[in-house]
Amino acid sequence: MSTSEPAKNSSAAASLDLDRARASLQQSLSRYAVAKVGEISPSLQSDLDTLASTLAKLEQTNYSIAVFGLVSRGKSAVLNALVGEKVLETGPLNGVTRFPRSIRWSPDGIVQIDLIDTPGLDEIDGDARAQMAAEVVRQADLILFIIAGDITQLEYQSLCELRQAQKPLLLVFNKADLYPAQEQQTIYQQLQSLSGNNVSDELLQRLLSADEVVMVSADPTPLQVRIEYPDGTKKFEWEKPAPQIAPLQQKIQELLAREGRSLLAINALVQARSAEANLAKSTLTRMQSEANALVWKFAQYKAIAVAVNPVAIFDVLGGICVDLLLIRSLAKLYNLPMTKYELSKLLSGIVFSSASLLLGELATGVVFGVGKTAALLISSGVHWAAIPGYFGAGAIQGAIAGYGAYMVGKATQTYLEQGCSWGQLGANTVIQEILDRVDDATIISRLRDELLPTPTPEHPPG
Ligand SMILES: Nc1nc2c(ncn2[C@@H]2O[C@H](COP(=O)(O)OP(=O)(O)O)[C@@H](O)[C@H]2O)c(=O)[nH]1
Ligand SMILES: [Mg+2]
Repeated sequence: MSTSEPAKNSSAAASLDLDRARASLQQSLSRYAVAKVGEISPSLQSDLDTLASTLAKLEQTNYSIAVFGLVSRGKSAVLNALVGEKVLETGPLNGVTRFPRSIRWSPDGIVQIDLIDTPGLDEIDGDARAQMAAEVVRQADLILFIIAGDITQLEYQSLCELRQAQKPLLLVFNKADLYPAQEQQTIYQQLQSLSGNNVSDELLQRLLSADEVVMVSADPTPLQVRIEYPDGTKKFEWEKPAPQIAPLQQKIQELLAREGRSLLAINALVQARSAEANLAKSTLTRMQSEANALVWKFAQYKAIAVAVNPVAIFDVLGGICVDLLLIRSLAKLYNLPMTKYELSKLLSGIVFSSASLLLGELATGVVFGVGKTAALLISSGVHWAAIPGYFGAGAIQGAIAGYGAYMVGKATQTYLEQGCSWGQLGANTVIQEILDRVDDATIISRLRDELLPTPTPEHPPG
């Protein structure tokens, strides 16, 4: 923080981010509370637990930093060096660290950080690795990827995979004591030279700047030193140099001070978003047949109402009323919230369906020579010949109206599933707010495009 003014502003903004994220998570949790108890499946229960622990993390401003890398790059050693104590076992043999494990670090006595140590990415295979990585990454607010020496193809690939997680990442070059000639810039260039033309390469290049490459020696090799005593005797002794870890400690503290709270907020919201989507999805699946029956019933109501109703404008108004009733009934059936936002989006769907109804009126009016209204006016004058025209046009309009109700029903289901997170205090809405506030110089701003992968659907799918 070079100037105090922006620092003050960004600090206020970061507090706001945390407040909004908390409110959003509380809203999600209350949605779960509304979901019928007893019908919460084990997977929903685990979402619920995640939400609760994420909320607790937000309340305490508690960060998680996960360390990844191949075996023996010094992952455990780096974490030990960070806390300044040998808490985690390290060693030259494979498999010293078998399970993810976390230790607590408080660099300034205020900020609390859980450092999560993991086994080497090459020590566990396939599915187990992917699962372990996904689980640890999900919790992490920041990832440290440890390398030592040249970056291998497997390391590069793992980096690209981790990049998909949309988390900030520091590339830590450890064992700098063994590679005294290495420089931040050359490591960065090597990384770039490994990159191909595909999307994940591009993403990695965008995320990592040379500024996010840090050189450390977590556990330097002992050096043999010659000691000369005053009496003239000479002796060789092994002396262990102190770890060089300050650059990493500084970088982490800098990053957390600058954007830690926004990161924490976004991370919580991303988890809330997937929990909300799961809740909506499982509810929709559970209620599928009942919902379909409901939509079909309303489609019929609407078709009949429109077909028998003589006045064009009443068709449209009546149609909208039926649509609104359908939306309400569906929301009630699913026990899901229907916010103003979703309603307004759905209304545009309804207007679309009404427009097609009006077009239908126009078209049938043209086809039958007279519109339904015109046909009625004529038939009231006992022009019996016009009656087939009236019912013919009515049937077509009724079919269109019925189809419209069907579409509105489908749109409602989609919005209930996706729209929750875009409603007021919805996870996506708050993520958007945070991204709008965040400074261009932050890592978050480089993650912007991936944090909101699905923009608001402009039109309900037909
Ligand atoms: N020379 C040197 N050796 C290191 C450094 N950091 C770790 N090591 C050694 O590398 C080996 C593997 O370390 P460890 O932390 O267990 O690696 P991990 O498998 O990635 O957790 C140990 O023997 C450490 O002493 C370093 O900065 N310099
Ligand atoms: Mg280890």
